[in-house]
Amino acid sequence: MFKKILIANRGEIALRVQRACRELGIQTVVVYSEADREAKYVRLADEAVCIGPAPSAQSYLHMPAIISAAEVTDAEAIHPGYGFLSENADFAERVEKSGFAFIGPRPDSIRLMGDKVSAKQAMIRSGVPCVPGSEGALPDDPREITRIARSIGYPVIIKAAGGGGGRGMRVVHTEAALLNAVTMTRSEAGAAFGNPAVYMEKFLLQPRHIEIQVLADTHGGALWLGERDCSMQRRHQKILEEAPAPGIPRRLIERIGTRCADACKKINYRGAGTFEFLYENGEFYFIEMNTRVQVEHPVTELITGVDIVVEQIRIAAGEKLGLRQRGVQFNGHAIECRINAEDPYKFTPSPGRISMWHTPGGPGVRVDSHAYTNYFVPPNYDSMIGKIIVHGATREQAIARMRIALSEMVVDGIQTNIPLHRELMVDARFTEGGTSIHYLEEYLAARHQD
Ligand code: MV4
Repeated sequence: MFKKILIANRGEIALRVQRACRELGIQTVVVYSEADREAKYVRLADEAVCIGPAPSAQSYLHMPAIISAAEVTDAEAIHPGYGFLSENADFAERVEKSGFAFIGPRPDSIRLMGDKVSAKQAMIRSGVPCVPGSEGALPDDPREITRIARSIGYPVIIKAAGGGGGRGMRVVHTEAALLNAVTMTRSEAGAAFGNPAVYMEKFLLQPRHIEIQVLADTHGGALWLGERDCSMQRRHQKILEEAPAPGIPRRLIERIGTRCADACKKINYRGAGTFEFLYENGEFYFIEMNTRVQVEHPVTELITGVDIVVEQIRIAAGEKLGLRQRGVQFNGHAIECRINAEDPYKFTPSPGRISMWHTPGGPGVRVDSHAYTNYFVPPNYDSMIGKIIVHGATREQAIARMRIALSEMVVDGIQTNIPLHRELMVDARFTEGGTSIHYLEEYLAARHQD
């Protein structure tokens, strides 16, 4: 096992990774920007290295500074967390070429999944069902493009190969709008991702966003840890996630989960990963794979008892997975509410000093956050400042516990989205379960009218 790990991230995930390291008896190094100098989680680490000024491009995204910090502190491995450099194949490669272990997939796997066209082709080859669409990138010939769209049937969606997470896509409802949409998406993709390649899929109208968590070791072991329902999102930002996904038959989940674990073996995947699916009319359709630990990983941890970050570290150290598929048991229900420093109605960021931070507790309540009373939320980064995750024997109990947790939570000095979460926990459509990816935006549009 490693003796020392460098954590190339900030905020709650930097603290979360530190806790996993502690549990494994591993020393921690955190890197921080000038904006995070005073943060308590920085002081909790065994060592801390300032890597630059507040802007991410000069700190958390600055590869040479991070690799130098690992060199001067004698760290053996680098955990990238989520966001920042976590899915940057060049970074993973530079980390490994500099003699450190990258706590994540092989650079080739990150690259394969970073290109959404090659990711989809790999999944088709591995037996994972995908959204019907173009075989690979769209050709240049307009007649060919028109023919492909006709064979798929309208509406279709044009997506950038270099995009993902909702960036670089366009819905097309009619043949008249098709070629212009392809041209526009291509040119935006070229500018934004340095890759003008686009592909086409059938546009699903009311899907749910269901994802499968996987873990794979370097000895050919791979397993799936159930699903998460991440349909509750606004502008491609998830705000709450839960597991299991309400109302989806277990045999369907088991079938798709097994396919994902098998695909990991076929592509020689390493580490934690997430297969993202759209789910509509009883069918799963792969859209993308995330090659990092995700914000919502605690939901899976609470229903399986598996510590995903500990497993990531063990896998990177060359150990075998600590359990087999039949040892994975799903218990009860978990829900996560992301706490964002933002206006709960307008969603504008609300950085600043937290004058009072009081977190909930009690049975089945977990709070993952680096915040505290007097913590200053810097304006330079993502607005998420923590997560409340609850577990209950049933979905009803988990919702009840989340309502109580949200009622106990106090954050003064800045605005947060806690009022929105309180509303959602008593919303009839949420409590019923199984809403589509469009529900939250519909809910918010209706809320504005009254
Ligand atoms: C889709 C889709 C409907 N049909 N693909 C958006 C994020 C990116 N990961 C893929 N996205 C979508 N792809 C087809 N063929 C609808 C979305 C989509 C979406 C997906 C997941 C979660 C939220 C979403 C919000 C709007 C659109």
